[in-house]
Amino acid sequence: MRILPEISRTFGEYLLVPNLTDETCTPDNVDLSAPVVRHRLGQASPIRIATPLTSAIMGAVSSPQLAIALAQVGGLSFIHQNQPIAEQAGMVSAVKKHKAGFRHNDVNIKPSATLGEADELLRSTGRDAAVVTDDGTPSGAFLGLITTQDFNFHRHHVGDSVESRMRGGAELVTGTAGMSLSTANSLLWDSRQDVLPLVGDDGRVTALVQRRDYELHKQFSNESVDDDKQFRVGAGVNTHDYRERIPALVEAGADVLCLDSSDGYSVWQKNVLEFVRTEYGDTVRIGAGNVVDARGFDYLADAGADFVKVGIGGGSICITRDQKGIGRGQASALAEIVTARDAYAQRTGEYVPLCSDGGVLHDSHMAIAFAFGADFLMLGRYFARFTESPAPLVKVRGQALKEYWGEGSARARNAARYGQGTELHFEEGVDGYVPFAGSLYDNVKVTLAKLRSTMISCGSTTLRRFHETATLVQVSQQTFVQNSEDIERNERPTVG
Ligand code: RVP
Repeated sequence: MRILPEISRTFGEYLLVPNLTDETCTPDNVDLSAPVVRHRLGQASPIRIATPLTSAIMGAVSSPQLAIALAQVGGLSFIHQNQPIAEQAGMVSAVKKHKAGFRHNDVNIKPSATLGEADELLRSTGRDAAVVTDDGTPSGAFLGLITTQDFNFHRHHVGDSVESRMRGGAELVTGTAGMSLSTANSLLWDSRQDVLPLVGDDGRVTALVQRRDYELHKQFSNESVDDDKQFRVGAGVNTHDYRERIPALVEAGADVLCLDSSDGYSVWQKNVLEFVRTEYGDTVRIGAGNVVDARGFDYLADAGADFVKVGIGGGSICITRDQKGIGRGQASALAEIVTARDAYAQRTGEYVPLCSDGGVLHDSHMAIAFAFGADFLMLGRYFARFTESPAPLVKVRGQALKEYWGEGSARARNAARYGQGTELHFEEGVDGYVPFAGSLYDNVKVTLAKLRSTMISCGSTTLRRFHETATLVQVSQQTFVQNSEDIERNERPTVG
């Protein structure tokens, strides 16, 4: 038995002390880009992301829709592996085949629905327009559009039908399925509409083009795309069916894979990494984890991991620490592994990026994670709250919430991640709710503004320099208790 000399500490136990802010420190100058995979020191990583945020390998978080939105704003999603191989590969290929600028038709309503129902739908999804189809589903026949501008409850009755206010037929300009984005954008601007539905020969909507996306595209000019300009997407794999799952994901076009395990310091992960190197050399990139100390990092880096994921027990829905007594505060784990990463780079000339996974409760925790030296972050709770996440939206006592459940919960039963590939004998995650927060685009924009602002206060314009020069201070026990009480008060509905 040995006891580590350091106390196990979390992000909330630290604050940043400002450094000198000079003339170069402006929001436009801040570069948040990060390497995702292993590379020679001094060379660029073959996969970099402009926004250092990735979405968790979880059924409640990473769907094709969220993956597309996140790639649009410069991040990266990892599609979860707790599903049949063909389904996961199908999700990966849906992202790769999605044409930039086009949106899925995912908010639909029937003509017989009431304006009250339309209002509720638009509010709950954070959208300005819903597509009206004969049966209210995305595969129904297209009839028109209903937007927030088409009704007003001072003039129209909540019980009036959608049909009475929707725009369709000659009133609405539509595009044809398969038309180019530039043609669709011209039509959109000429029509003065906010949304242009593209309709196929069978009368069904194949995609939407939105004025808002055009503006977004200018705002987020650093989309995560591959050499063919297709969106980048990652995928989780496990240590059980990897001989079948990995080839299917590679075939589907996954840009990067990641071993998905609550405890990655295992010979099983080494076996998968060796399999990938033998079969694909370094044409297939794969991260490994999760680990919480230098031994785990060195083991996986030596075995060929392209990045290493850090974090056990820190996830907002995670009860591993209670159930198994295993884990480590995220700040302490990162501090030790960042030193190991840099020593490994000096020793071997290879830089293996670190992904800090879980435990971000506030946007400020992201800045703390980067100050500690994380290269990029993986977030579950953060993304689960958005319109684009696959989790159902529900109303509890009038409050809009998104369901959010752990992969180790009875609901997900992710035996490949938590069991030894067999059935789960006990739960390691909870099944709860998070407050609905609206669109990913709006939220990521605000989060990145905060991060840039923190970096400016700390006199840095790159994440590397931010880490190298950051001054951190531990907060007192009293502040920590107070913070915890604030979280409890503000976010009571988050735990079910
Ligand atoms: P958070 O962002 O704090 O919600 O944490 C997300 C992370 O929590 C995931 O990326 C994963 O590492 C971990 N997780 C997922 N399911 C569970 C569980 O059921 N215990 N934990």
